[in-house]
Amino acid sequence: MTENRIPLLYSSAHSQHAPPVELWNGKLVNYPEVPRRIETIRESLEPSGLVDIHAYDEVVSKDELAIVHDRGMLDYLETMSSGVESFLNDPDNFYETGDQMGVQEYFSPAVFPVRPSMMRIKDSTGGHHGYYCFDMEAPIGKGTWDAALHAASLALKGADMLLAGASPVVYSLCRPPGHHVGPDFFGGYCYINNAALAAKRLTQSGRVALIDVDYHHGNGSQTIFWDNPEVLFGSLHAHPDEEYPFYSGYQDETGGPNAPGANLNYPLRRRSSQTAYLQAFDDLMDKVRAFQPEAIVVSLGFDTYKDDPVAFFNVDEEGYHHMGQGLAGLGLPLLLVQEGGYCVEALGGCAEAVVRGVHRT
Ligand code: Q9C
Ligand code: ZN
Repeated sequence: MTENRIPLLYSSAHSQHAPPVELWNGKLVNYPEVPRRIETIRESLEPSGLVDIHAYDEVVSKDELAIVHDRGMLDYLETMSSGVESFLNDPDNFYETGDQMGVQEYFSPAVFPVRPSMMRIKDSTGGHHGYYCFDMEAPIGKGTWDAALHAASLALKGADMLLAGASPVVYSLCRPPGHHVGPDFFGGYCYINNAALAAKRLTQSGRVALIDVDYHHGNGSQTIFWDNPEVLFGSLHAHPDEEYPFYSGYQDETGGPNAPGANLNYPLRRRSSQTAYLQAFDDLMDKVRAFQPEAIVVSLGFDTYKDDPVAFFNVDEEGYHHMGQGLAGLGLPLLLVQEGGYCVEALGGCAEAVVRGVHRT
């Protein structure tokens, strides 16, 4: 039944990035975006006979990232990551009360520019980190840049494999995730927008649909493609009145003047049923077909799972299987790009359900 195995692009480089904690609503909590997430998906898919694991460790250049990202942000990420140890050890950056929480090897900004009076442009490293980073959920450690660069490279490699006709479906096992990263802002466990890079590269072959099924709104991807008529951005996510990232994801955000209707948001209330979710998904599939794309990229988050610890939807393995079938039913080159999903023990089953659905049996 599985004569055509799906290439699963993987790199172990992600494990260099492992922030222990984050500050959320004033509480220090365990960081949910852990290396185990990727390893458990790989370990579950490996014996399934559904995928071929491609260990891939080449990295793209910053030029290739600059097709969707601002150079200043990329330079900031690289510089901050490589210099983080000296930053954290420099007494000029901390008060005499010191580091009371024990050894902390990751940096997060604590001051953000809000509204015009705080908008004076700062674009060099040091003292004003809130310029590029928009929240406290993307700590930077010494392995962060390399991990993010490898994740971006897996996504771009996946796009290249589709362009070359190497396989009709590719699954890029990216970590850290990417969909919260815009042209010049990052946050939400994300540093480089892997899926947006792939979608942008795939526009070489024509129109592309970027379908975002992570629980959180893909504010970065929306911003990147806002005024681009070549890319349909369609997203199902928790309603911004109730959920992170709070400031985007409403239904009336439909695209810029050059791309009217090319941005489709489906905000759903917390605790929506799986039936409601899949109805919205099927509706989005109809809209994708009407757009007549040449290729599909999926920002594949499993934080919609019924038992996810940081989210409140009710999708189960059957739902993911249905989504896989719906995506395959589009009959187009398909790139799956891993985004969120924090119920570690369920991730393998979620991924396998999607992959089984995608497989034309
Ligand atoms: N600490 C992605 O799923 N915040 N990003 C939850 C619990 C979620 C999620 C609060 C932040 C971003 C890729
Ligand atoms: Zn998410």
